[in-house]
Amino acid sequence: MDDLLRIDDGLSEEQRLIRDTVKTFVADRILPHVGDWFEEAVFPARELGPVLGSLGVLGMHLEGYGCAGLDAVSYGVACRELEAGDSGLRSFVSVQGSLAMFPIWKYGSAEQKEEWLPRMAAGEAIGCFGLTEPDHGSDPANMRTHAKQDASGDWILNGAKMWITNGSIADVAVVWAQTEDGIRGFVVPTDTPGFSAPEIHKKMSLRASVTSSLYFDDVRLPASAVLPGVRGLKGPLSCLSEARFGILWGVVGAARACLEAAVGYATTRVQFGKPIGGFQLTQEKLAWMYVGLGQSQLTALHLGRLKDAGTLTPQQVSFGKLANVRAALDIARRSRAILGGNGITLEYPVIRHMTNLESVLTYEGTEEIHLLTLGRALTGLDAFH
Ligand code: TGC
Ligand code: FAD
Repeated sequence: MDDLLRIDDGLSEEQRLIRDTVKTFVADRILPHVGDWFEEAVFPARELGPVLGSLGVLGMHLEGYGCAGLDAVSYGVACRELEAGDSGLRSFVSVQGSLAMFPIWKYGSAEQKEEWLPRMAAGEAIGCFGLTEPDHGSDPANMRTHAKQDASGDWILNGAKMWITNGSIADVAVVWAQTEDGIRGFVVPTDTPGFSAPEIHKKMSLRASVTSSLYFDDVRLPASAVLPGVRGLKGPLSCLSEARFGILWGVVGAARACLEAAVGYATTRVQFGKPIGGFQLTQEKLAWMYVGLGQSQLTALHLGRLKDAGTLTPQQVSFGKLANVRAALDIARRSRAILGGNGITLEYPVIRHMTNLESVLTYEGTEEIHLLTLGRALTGLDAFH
């Protein structure tokens, strides 16, 4: 589909190369299968992990330890092309790079970094991020999971997490817990006795993605398991800023895939003697979708440049997550309508993207959380509590 605003012309040669490489990977390795994975509710993580690792997209914005060390716009472009395949694929990459590798890279000890980052960058070890709990989603400050040091100095971790992407397939979990010293992060090998991670089934969204609960039943960890470099809620929230950045780019890809499907359908499906794309009501839908897509792309590129300049704020990330997910869902829903009855089958990508985007609207801060963040930025008044 034509990039009317020529937004990608603003990308560097290297960024365009990354775009084309990831796009080709998605066309060859993901699109032929992802409808079946979605229907069967599987994500072949062990098979895809090393391939994604060799593509260089796992922790691609981090320096050293086998990571590609690329700029934020490059990371964003990669997320966009991955999510044009499926939000579950981008989720896998977001969780691995931004939520599991990033806290180890930013706040971990030298030993934690050496132990986990090279294997995670290569896709040989899979990570997950445990913040949300059954009773504490939007309000993680009140989490119940807790860790206490015993006389030997070991940490004893107890509690439960819910809705954890990659949970039951992970080799390592970054778990946030209350301690006597406030919220701390723990690097938990998933084969530690007392750790369990049953998969959550019956999802109607993000079906090509593994989602699990995590349970910690007197999980004994060495003193060295804690992330030494951060204390307090700002630890996990800073990771969320990284992952939300990937989402605000990623959903542009899902939206583009939906618009492309709608244009293709509208120009070939004939009713009342002409292609349905020839009716003004269809063109109005398509034109608004094009406007929404272009605005989202501009927002993503602008925020990417701010991130590369080192000035991106959490409020700006909330703006992008809120605006771009809303735009993508609107585009997906309009596309689904244009496809008529065919819009509800997995023969076309639209219903898959549309239902995936319902999760994306909720995770990494619900729409309401980002609205309240912008409300607080505008008024200086806290309406969360
Ligand atoms: P608040 O008082 O606002 O902040 C507490 C401390 O954190 C600092 N802070 C940040 N620091 C770094 N980066 C950020 N983005 C930060 N945002 C806030 C803040 O300055 C403060 O620091 P200090 O030093 O003063 O203590 O905290 P609050 O309790 O009022 O809560 C604010 C709120 C509601 C915005 C926050 O709790 C929130 O974002 N809630 C939403 C929870 C959420 O998004 N969970 C996501 C879980 S992970 C997930 O969904 C993965 S999806 C996986 C996939 O992609 O597949
Ligand atoms: P709640 O917080 O209970 O919210 C329910 C409703 O109340 C929402 O509409 C919300 O916006 C609204 N609400 C809450 N507080 C307010 C308020 N103050 N004002 C107005 N409205 C409010 N978490 C992780 O830690 N790691 C993961 O890897 C992960 N992966 C996920 C994968 C999937 C597929 C899904 C669906 C979720 C995932 N999550 C993960 C959890 C996700 O971050 C939470 O679902 C999300 O933060 C919302 O929490 P909740 O579901 O408990 O909803």
